[in-house]
Parts: sequence; structure tokens; C-alpha cells
Amino acid sequence: MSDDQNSLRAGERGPTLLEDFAMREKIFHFDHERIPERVVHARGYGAHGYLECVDPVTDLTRAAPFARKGKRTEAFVRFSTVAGNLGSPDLARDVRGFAVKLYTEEGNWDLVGNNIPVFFIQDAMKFPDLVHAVKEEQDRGWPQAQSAHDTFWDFISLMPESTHMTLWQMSDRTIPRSFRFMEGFGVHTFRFVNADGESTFVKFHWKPRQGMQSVVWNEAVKINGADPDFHRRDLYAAIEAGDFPQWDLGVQVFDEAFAEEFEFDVLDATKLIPEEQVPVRVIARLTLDRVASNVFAETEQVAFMTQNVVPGIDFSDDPLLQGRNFSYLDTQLKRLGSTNFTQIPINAPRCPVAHFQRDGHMQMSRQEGRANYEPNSLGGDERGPRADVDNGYTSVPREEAGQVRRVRSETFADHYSQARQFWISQTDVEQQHIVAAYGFELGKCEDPAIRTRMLGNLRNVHEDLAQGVADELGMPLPEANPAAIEPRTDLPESAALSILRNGPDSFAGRKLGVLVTAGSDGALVKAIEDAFTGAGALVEYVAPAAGPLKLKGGRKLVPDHAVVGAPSVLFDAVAVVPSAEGAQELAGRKTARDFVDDAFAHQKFLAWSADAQPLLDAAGVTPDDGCPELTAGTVAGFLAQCAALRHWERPVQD
Ligand code: HDD
Repeated sequence: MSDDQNSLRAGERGPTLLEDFAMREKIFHFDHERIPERVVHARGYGAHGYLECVDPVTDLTRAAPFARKGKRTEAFVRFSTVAGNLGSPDLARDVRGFAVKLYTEEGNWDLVGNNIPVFFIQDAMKFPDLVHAVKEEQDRGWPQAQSAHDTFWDFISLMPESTHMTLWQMSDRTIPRSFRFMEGFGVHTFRFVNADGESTFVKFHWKPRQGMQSVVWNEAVKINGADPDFHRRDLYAAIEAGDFPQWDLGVQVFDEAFAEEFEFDVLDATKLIPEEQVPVRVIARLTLDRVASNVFAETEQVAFMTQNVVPGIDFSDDPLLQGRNFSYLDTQLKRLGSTNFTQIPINAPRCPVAHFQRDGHMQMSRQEGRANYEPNSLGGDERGPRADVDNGYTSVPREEAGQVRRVRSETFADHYSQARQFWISQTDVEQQHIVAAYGFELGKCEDPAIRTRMLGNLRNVHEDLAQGVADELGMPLPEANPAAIEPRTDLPESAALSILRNGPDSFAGRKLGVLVTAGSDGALVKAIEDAFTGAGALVEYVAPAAGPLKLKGGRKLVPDHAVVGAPSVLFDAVAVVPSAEGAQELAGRKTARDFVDDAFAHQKFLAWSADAQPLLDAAGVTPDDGCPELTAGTVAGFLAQCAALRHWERPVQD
């Protein structure tokens, strides 16, 4: 076009002509840029990578990715929140989706999991109800991306089977520090099938090699304001910096005999199998090493489907999984608009595709030849797809019998025992956070009957939990609600269920925020920077303003942030090293006082130089053991201390 600035018009100030095909095309396309967002998990962020086999398990499965040690399979992963819309903040208290697409040479295998190993409901029939309850209330249109409201807890309190999941949901698992620091789970029991057609049950686990880490609630609330894109920015920045996040893929493998003797039904997605009972065996490692090049083309258009399996992987009869296998195909048509969504590059298998599915909207493949049916004799040597009894996908043959009924198995009836097991497996700090989270969420419910009903459920879990939440709410403890089955109190603690017992052993991959001013001690700043970057951590500088400043010793430093835009919630630990003059000035600024005060309140390690004293005083912070005074000689000690991530001994302030 000769001109992309002006539409075609009759006369300088006259009407635009219908003849302006260029403007019409441009605006027509723009008008249609949006597609429906996902009905759940709308807010997400994806990255490319690969899965590398570390322990071939060909005796258990013939699935291509596990054929030999060192074998790599291309992967695309999308992390997400569940309830919020596409534009909702990253740090909503919510379950995180952990969806992995593996492009194997036998087709795509999607492992569409969450960062929590159990689910709210046992039967897919209840999924629309669950999602309606958690989403914005239909008569008012809020709250966005939150479970802290009446309809959610109304539903949950009437669904005892959800209780176990709500303990996970009220734990810090739902406010992860970043996608890089969370576990993932396939949730359901699946099947591995080997080349001889023998099958075993399997549950999938993703274990972050970075260790686990979450933020605290007060921090999460503030991050949502300071940087609503905190999680996507974190993943993007880490990958772009070459700090590729990795997860071990582990499996819990068990047979029918174990399934028979296990305390709970392995088909019940509200239950897990403790790792102490069936250890997790690591068989592969996932590495994310490339960000999406176009978020719409890849992250938005990627279509995950639980029914995308490859030879070697099969389903169990878990009623939640069976329902999902219907739902995911169905939803892609709604969202992507055509049955040919599998041809979009991010969804297209990386192996030859042979089928006689033809035509439809947006057919991209020029399917040649005369015959498009099977069997045929007209296709020549290539007569099209044929059944292959040896290599083709074969469902595990199994006998099923019974009356056709709408029924819930009696073996699904225990709703509380594993919730209790989760509770007793948490550290004191984690228990306090769970109690506070229930208190917050139920406190947001306007109808006291909902709170009372929920307390009645929690009494079936543990008296300390129920009492703690009742105290938070300022309500008396009601009677326990009747339980379908008497909850067990003999399940042992499981250390694997705690975040804090599975933290990292270093500060690598974390971020230190250093508060500096003009005249800060350049040698000390350099010592901090060298020590932390040397240990694989990121260092960012926060200053009174965004412009360059000069440190004592002459170094010119361009800060990463002005303090007004970078509260300490954006960092894992902080160092406050202003000049004496700078400290005086910062002491007069609310944002700088908050920087220090919040870091302290969020139990972060907070190091300070002697010159920072006026700022600490103004912020009302009295240094404790988690607040070392910084000199060139104490930097290494501070770094070592930061490996623990938080100084949990510091009393909580709320
Ligand atoms: Fe689901 C999306 C995970 C139960 C129906 N689900 C979706 C995504 C994840 C999960 C990670 C986002 C995928 C992406 O990034 O595109 N869902 C789970 C887990 C469940 C679960 C771990 C229980 C163990 N889901 C579940 C049930 C149903 C659905 C029971 C329906 C019967 N889920 C959907 C869906 C979504 C979806 C409506 C929305 C967008 C999509 O599928 O592609 O079909």
C-alpha cells in the first residue's frame, strides 16, 4: 500500500469510501482477533523444552519417551491458574495447572495435571457445578479469580469429598513463588503398558529441581498490585537468562494387588498414594529452554487433551478422568473453532499423520489422492491408514461388568482421613498458614451458615484445625458434620506433603533486591553482587529514582527499579545498603519504609549496612537473627542464610 496512515475518502474532509478494501481488511481482521478464553485455566503461560529419559522403563511401558536413556522428546508446557480470566493476576490463591504436551514419534501425549495431587470432586458430573461455584457469582459478576466468596464455600461445605483438596488449596501450594518452584501431578491413576501388552498402574509426579517455594499471603496480595504478571515474567526472565527450570518426572508404579489392599480406592481422585507407601521413581527430566515466540499462536492456541495418549499409556476407570476424556476434545472445538485445530503448528504431531479425517473449516492439509475411505484398492502403494495390530494403539483388554446405574462406589466414601494426614504432615508454620487461609476465605463469606457448615467439616479433619479456624473467625465450634465413614486417625505423617520440608538447599534461581542510593559503598555492593550471582541468584538494584547514580568508589550504576515501582515483595531476600545521606532521605519516604517493613514482616532475610540504621528505625524494624549487618566479611554468611528462604522464627505480624 502506498499509505497505511489514512483511509480512502472522497474529499479531504469527506466520508470514507466502501471501496477502501485495505481499511476494510485491516479492521475486519482486527475485529476478529479474539477467541473465547478457556472456560477454566484461562490465565496461563507456556514455554518449550524437552523431556530426557534418565531411566528407561521398557519393562513397564513401551511409551516412546522412555525407550532408552538419554532419549529426548520435544515438549511444550503451559502453567495456569484455574478460576481467573485471561487478564487476572498471577498470584491469586488458586490451584495451578501444569499441562505438558510431549511430541513423541508415535503422536502427542498430553499429561494435563495440576500442582496438587488430588482434586475437589470424584465424578466429572460435578465439574460444571464446581466451576460455577468458584467463578464470579452470576448475579453480580464478582469476585474475579478468587475462591473467597459465598458460592464457592457454599458448594464446598456441601461436598465433603472436597475437604481434602481444600487443605491443599488453603496451604501455600496455591500461592507459589513461581511456576519454577512448584510440583506437578498427573493426579489420576493411569496405566503403563509394555510391549507384551502387560499393564501396571502408574501415577505421575513432576518434582522441581529448583526445590519448592511459596510466598506468604500478605505478599501475594501485594504482588498482585505491584506486578500482576509476576509468574509469567519470572518464567520468561529465567529462560531468557539461560537459567532453564527443570523437573524430574517420577512415577509411582503399582499393581492390582496393591490397589486391592490400599486403604483407599486408587480410582478416587480425591486421594493420593503416600510416597512412603509407593516410592516415586525418577525416570526422566523435563527442561524448559525456550519461551514461546508468539503467545497467541502457541500458549493460547495450544490444545491439551487428556485423551491424547500414545502406545504404552492407557487410562484407568477413574470417573473424573473418563469425563475429562470427553470434555477436552469438546472444548477445543468451541475455543479454536474448527475440528482441524490439530493442524495448528503448536498442536500438530511431529510424526507422520495418516487418517481419513477430511475437510472442515480451515483445512490446511492438501490431502491428495483419490481414495479417502478405508479399505480401498485405488490408492496404489500408499492405500492410506491401515490397522497395525503390532504397533498401533491397543486399549488394555479388561473385563467390566455390573448394573448400569448412577452410583458412587462405597470405596469412595472416606472424605476426611487423608485430609487429616495432610494436616499432621505440615510444619507448624504451614499449619498456621492453612488456618489463616481458611479464616480469610470463610471470613469473606457473608452467610454465617456457610462458615458453620465448613467448620463442621473441619472438625472431622482435626480438632486443632477446626478450633484454629473458629478462632480466626471469632465463632464457636459447631458439632462435627455427620461423616459417611468414620474418619481414620491412624494414617502416619508423610514428609513429602510439606513444602517447607522439601525446600531448596541454596538461593540459586532466587532474586535479591538491593536498595542503594548515590554514595552507597561500591565495594560492599560489588561483594554482594559477586557472591549472589556467583551462587546462581539474580541481583536487582532498587534506588530512589530510575536514573543512573554513582556509588562511593566511582561505579556508575543504572538501577533496575525505582523504589516506588519495586516493593520488596518482588524479591526473595533484600539488602539495604544506602549511603548515610541516602538513608536519611529514604527514611522520609513511605515506599522505602514499606520496602524494609514488608521484607521484615514477610519473614525475609534482610541484610543492612550500618549506614542504613535511620531507615530501619523509621520503618520500625529491630534486626533479629535473620537480619545480619553487612560488611565485606559477612556477605558470605548472609548468602548461606538465604538458602533457607525465610526466617520463619520471626513472629508473624498481620
Ligand atoms: Fe481440566 C483445562 C487440569 C478436571 C475440563 N484442566 C485444564 C487445564 C489443566 C487442567 C491444567 C489447562 C490446560 C491448558 O493449559 O490449556 N482438570 C485438570 C486436572 C483435573 C481437571 C488436573 C482433575 C484431576 N477438567 C477436569 C474435569 C473436567 C475438566 C473433571 C470436565 C469434566 N479442563 C477442562 C476443560 C479445559 C480444562 C473445560 C478448559 C480449557 C481446556 O480444557 O482446554 O475442558
